Amino acid sequence: MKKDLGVLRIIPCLDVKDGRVVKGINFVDLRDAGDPFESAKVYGQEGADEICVLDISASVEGRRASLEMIRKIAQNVFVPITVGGGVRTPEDMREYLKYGADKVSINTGAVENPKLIKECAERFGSQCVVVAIDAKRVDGKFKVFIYSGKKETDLDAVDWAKRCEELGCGEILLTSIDKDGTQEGYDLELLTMVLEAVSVPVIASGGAGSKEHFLQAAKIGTSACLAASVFHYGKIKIGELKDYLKDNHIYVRTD
Ligand code: 0VR
Repeated sequence: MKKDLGVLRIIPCLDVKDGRVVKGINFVDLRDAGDPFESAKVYGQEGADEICVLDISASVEGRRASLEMIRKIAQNVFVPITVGGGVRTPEDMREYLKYGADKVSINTGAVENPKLIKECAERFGSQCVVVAIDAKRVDGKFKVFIYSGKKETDLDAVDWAKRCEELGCGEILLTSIDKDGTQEGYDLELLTMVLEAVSVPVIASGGAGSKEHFLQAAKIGTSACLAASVFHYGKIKIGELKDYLKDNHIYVRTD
């Protein structure tokens, strides 16, 4: 079912590990992809609608993302920032918001304690509660993985997305582990199933490799397209992408 096509948001994602932007394929073979502060600033200047910063080692190492990193990025970026990594309590979210995050992404913490979504939505407002769902095909179904793709759960990704909506999340950041870093295109089957199941905005993530891939995701009703590889490796410029989308009758924000 195609949803109302509002203004599509383009969101570069900085996956951060040990203070550096990294990028891998299927969540492994991580390579250095630059400095988070410089990257965030440039993307903000180039027309990103939002920027996502994921501290991908926080949950695995049982810690919060660096508050100093959040503050420094927030000082130099003037579009909304979503920060994720290691969020386990409402206090974690409060700190990220205090240091400059506009929205906070919860992944492992929500699976292990679903009422965290409800508590954070009630305390801070649903609009800043993003639930990140990392999904992988297992025996023909989409299973939810946590701890940066390292731990399989018994959750079906579509069922979990519905539950997150019921618990009050503001939007869902849906990443295909199978497609991550491959530049083969978003997992349109996964996206379509979740888009049909929930009414909250869905952010497509994992696999973007060409302007066409963003168009495909827009046409099925995703509210935003997140990407890392194509932007970090300079394959696609945000301005050119938005011109292409506009030429293909997709509403985007342009200055
Ligand atoms: P691209 O396919 O390069 O556009 O990547 C988009 C998206 O999958 C990544 O920004 C990010 O969500 C991948 N996530 C994680 C991770 C990558 C490595 C290790 C852990 C994680 O925990 O999300």
